[in-house]
Amino acid sequence: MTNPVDAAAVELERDAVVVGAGFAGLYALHVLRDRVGLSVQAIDQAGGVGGVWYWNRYPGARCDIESCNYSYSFSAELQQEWQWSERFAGQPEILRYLEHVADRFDLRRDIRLGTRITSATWDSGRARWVVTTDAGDRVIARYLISGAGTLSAAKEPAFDGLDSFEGQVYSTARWPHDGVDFTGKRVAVIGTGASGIQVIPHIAAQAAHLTVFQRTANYATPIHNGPMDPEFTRLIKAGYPGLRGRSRDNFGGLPYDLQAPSALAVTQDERRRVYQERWDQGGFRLSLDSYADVFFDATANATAAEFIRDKIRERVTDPATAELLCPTDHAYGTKRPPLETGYYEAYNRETVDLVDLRACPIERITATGIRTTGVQGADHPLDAIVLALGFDALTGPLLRMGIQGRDGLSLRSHWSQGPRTYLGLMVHGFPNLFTITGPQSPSVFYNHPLAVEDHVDWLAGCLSHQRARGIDSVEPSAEAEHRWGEHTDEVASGLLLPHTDSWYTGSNVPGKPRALLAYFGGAPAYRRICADVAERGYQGLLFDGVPAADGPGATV
Ligand code: N01
Repeated sequence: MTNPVDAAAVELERDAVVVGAGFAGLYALHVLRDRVGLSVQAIDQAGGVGGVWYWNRYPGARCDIESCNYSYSFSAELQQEWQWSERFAGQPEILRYLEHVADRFDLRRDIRLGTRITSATWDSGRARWVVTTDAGDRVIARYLISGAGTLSAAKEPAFDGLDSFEGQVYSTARWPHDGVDFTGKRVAVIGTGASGIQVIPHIAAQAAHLTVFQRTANYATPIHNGPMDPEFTRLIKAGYPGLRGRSRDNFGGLPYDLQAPSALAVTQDERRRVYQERWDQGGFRLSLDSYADVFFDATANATAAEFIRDKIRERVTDPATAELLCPTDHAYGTKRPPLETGYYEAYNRETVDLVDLRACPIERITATGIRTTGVQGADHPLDAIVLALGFDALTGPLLRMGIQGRDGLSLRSHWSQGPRTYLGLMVHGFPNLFTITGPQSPSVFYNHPLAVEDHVDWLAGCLSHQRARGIDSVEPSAEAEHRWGEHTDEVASGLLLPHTDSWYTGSNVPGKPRALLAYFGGAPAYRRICADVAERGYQGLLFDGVPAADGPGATV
């Protein structure tokens, strides 16, 4: 079979192509180039480094993990030098941090920005990836390493008539660099996930009128952001090694250690005391550091859900609006819990309305606004529409790259029923492809910078091992991949989460197969598995088509 890429002019040859220049791409470039000694070309569609923090510039965009935790741990010097100004840094500060990392580790010279990968094809004859870009470049590389991100492929809007709207349309995931002034404008926000919940209070404070179109109410809890106290900063910096160690020993990669086993094993008073304390602490304390059975026992979960609904009712003045904002159709934490500042109070403004899309769905977008149908169908005249519709999570960024593996197998067809991977990091039939924080790894359930570092460090070990033995290609066996899929399903089987429609299961994107997109066994278990695989000589992998070690591959 003739490989279509053979005839093409080769412009660049590298050991590795790294996709993306966000947290994952920057660290992968640093480690592979400066520690493993590979020649690396990083490629990013954005005009600057930063990944999601480059694109998501909407007002209110803010990290919802404390920045002292949501940051790289690999360089003690970087940790000591960098000063976070707020407990939960805003998007501009996180972007400055990643720009600083790119400069400090001299990464920019190997990053090609403003360039989108249009295809990546495995050439079996040469044991190389052939990567093409929209700039017409081709890069030939032994390894293709995706740091394309988990929540980076924005969901396409599918509203009839959107193109006919004569006002402005914005997406939270692609916000204009110069900002947007909504003063005097009639604005709509569609979507009440984490992005919508962050942007709504800001638009509400500025616009002449805001209409929020809500399909599913969410359990938002306070972030409790504030300036970093110098003494707190000093303590964090003095204790960083221990802090990072505690984080890596925690299910979600956060230095939390207050979680008790069961909400049902304590009295109602004690439970509410704990929920109130975690509510006051802010961040993810309430969801991740209260009671473990909130994630798998519907009765335990209902206690936390009712606590949050009571808070919403206290904060929203109009009882009918409060009830619409109270989620009742899914368990707490089965959609990613958003964190907020002043979200519920925004609905107490006379200039803010809430439309329940379950009762009156959007019929179409007209030249002048949004038309809803149903019992209270109406025309909502608008100057601007803000789409906060979410992402084609985890698989979307990889599938949009046009990846073709051995024998012309496309990743899209290999994953037609959902992702199939080994450790969420490699795919059978796709030699030398590595997916940092890929589907079926802890990824979105693991503090992202630490998840990235774990994957890249493991990968560096694996590549060094291969290179020392003159091995050209590595991929998982079909059996190892199959067993990992079974294990991923098994660890999630007791959880409430798979039963809710959300981006965790792919059910937010029409036509996407419903499948678990992350590994829910927790970071410590996952880290142990990856370490075991390496210690056993990379069990489950094929090196140049030959099993790397005896045994079928990782399970627990
Ligand atoms: O996306 P989402 P997001 N008609 O999918 C609605 C991370 N993040 O961008 O729930 C009407 O959560 C949809 O309704 P429903 C974080 O991990 C992090 O807000 O499908 N509505 C939902 O309300 C987060 O979880 C941070 O019924 C439609 C909303 O749009 C993830 O990104 C900040 C619709 C989408 O919510 C995604 O959050 C922001 C339609 N056709 C995001 N389609 C920080 O850490 C969708 N919706 C700072």
